[in-house]
Amino acid sequence: MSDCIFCKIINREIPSKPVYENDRVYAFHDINPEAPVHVLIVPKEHIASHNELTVENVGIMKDIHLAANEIAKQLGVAETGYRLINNCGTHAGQTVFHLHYHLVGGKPMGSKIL
Ligand code: IU
Repeated sequence: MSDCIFCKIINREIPSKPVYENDRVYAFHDINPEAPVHVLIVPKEHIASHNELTVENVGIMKDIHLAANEIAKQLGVAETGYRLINNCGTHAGQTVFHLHYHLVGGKPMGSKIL
């Protein structure tokens, strides 16, 4: 989508720090990290949010989760643990409307969800 910032990042129109890439998924360091490890995993296909997942496009979730496993190993948090977070919509704090998962780790985060 032409006015989507994550589409521009995927297309290298805006720079980012890459972590992982394949035909369907791109992952890069969050520009404003909230943990020692904070990576965004995004589908190359523009999907605005979790609400827009359908029977036709949900296969991308397999790619996102397998990418997360690879990234966690690569960045050394697979054993210590990490969170995979998707913010869907305004109440959840979604600010960029291109589906993405935050992979955050590198410090203890406790057991509370919120
Ligand atoms: P959210 O789930 O939509 O709230 O998360 C958007 C994230 O995208 C947030 O953590 C930003 O720091 C991050 N981000 C980025 O890494 N690069 C950018 O150019 C922009 C946002 I805009």
